[in-house]
Amino acid sequence: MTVAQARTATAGADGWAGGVFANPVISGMHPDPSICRVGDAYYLACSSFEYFPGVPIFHSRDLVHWEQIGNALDRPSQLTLPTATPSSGGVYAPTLRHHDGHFWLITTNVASGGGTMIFTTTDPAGPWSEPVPVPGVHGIDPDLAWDDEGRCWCTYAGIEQVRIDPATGRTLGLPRRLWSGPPGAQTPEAPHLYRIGDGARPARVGRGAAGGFWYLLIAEGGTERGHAVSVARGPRPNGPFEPCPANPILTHRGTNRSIQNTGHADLVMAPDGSWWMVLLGVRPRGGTPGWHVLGRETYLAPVAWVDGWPVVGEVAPVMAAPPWSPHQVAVPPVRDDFDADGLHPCWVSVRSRPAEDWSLTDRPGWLTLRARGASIDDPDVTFVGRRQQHLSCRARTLVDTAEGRGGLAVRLDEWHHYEIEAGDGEVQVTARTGSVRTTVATRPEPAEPAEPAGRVRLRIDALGSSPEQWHPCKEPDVLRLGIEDAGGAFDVLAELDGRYLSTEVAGGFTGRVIAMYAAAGTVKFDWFDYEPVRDERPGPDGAGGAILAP
Ligand code: 6LW
Repeated sequence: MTVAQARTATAGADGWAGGVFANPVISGMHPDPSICRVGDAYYLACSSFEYFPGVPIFHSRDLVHWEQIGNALDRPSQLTLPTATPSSGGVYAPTLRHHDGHFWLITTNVASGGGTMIFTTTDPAGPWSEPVPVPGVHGIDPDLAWDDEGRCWCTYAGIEQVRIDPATGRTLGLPRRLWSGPPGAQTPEAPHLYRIGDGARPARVGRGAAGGFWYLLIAEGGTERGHAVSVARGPRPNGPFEPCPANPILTHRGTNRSIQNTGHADLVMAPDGSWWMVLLGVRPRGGTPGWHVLGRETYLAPVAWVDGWPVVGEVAPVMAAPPWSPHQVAVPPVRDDFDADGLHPCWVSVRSRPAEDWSLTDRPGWLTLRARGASIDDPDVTFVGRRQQHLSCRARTLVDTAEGRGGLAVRLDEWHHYEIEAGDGEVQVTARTGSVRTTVATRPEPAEPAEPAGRVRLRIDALGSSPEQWHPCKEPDVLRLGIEDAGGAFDVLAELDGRYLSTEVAGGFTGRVIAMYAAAGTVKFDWFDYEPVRDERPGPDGAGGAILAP
């Protein structure tokens, strides 16, 4: 079965169609996944960087199908990202846990005035509490674990650990350095600490006897191609820790796999006693060195236990389904008509979303944006976007520029973006790549517009390169920006190389976001469509993709 078939397969009453599922399980920029289970429900949180609202929260009943149910940090009192917050600054890797009837989320806002913070709730869909600062923890990737005496251990990148009172954020004692991977390991980070087994006796874990230990799972090797997951175990939460002889227990470094940079993982046990890992990975495409454009995505892999150590199964685009029935979630509709009372949690803005800059009620059924910054270069741009989640996709919007200028953009960061903008009777495509900003195409608004004057349909297609046409300099994808008529005919104003909107070119930790924005005055958007147009082509370790839509 291909990725396309796995992704679109609908399950019969008796289980998974074809017995497979498609990885990533949460596509697009959803890195640093942290997972917990309560009964038969799983919850997962990711990093969000300079975007607001922050820390998307997902729910699943089968580990494969995930639905975004909210964002933990969805109001300014929880998350303030000053204008000076650089791209890839802001909110880094969270840990999500359930303890004592509450959900606990700890994360770091690396922007000035931020720091380590804890949030709690009884409903992960929100609202989450106000932040409890933890000023004594000076490191990213904080983890929370509780021992049998109820003591809370906070372990963070380094790898360091300190006991804290999670209710007040007070540190209890001094931080201690723990096991940090093999000597010289690059950036030991992303620790998660677990008690597996009851301490006195090894637990039956999956098919192998394991447990009775505290396990310290970490990432090392950097979040790029050298990324890896390693593990150590010890008798107590603070060690001493004995490294697994098979470390790293997961890495794709030096392989020809289509999924790379695998690391930053978290573990969860299913109700049937099987164990699973969520982790981040990327899909570099094109020639060499390979460019990934969607950011770091969330993958799922099975875990077995052998001699008390976790052994991670393959991380591939098509995977054997878990041994339980699937629980499908509603597939998000292609079109957001802006008819709801609020914005869906998938919509993000850059740094902040002041109430006076946007409205769903000014013109009911439309999203109204009022310009603050004059372009996507501006850190304060009024911007409402969603992650690009497919290697090949199409985004369209109907914009009314009677009172301003605005458009449709693909953004990697302030320095790397392409956009098509309408206003003042003109449509213009602009490309910003590093310090070069170019107007690529300008033309008058269509003489016989499909819509009333001042209304233009803008469209951007991303078309992933196919591995069959490989060349060392081949781009990962091309982006076509243009205008659409009422019949759907696409008038392409510019076709641009996608590598300049990749993480390998721009740097940082994020991926692409496709957005509506206002550049001057007030701009209104009637609807926004997002759809995959061709499934991913997985490369050497998977079958070819299929056309999902023309
Ligand atoms: C995160 C670190 C990492 O804090 O990337 O891949 C950093 N790992 O653990 C930003 O996401």
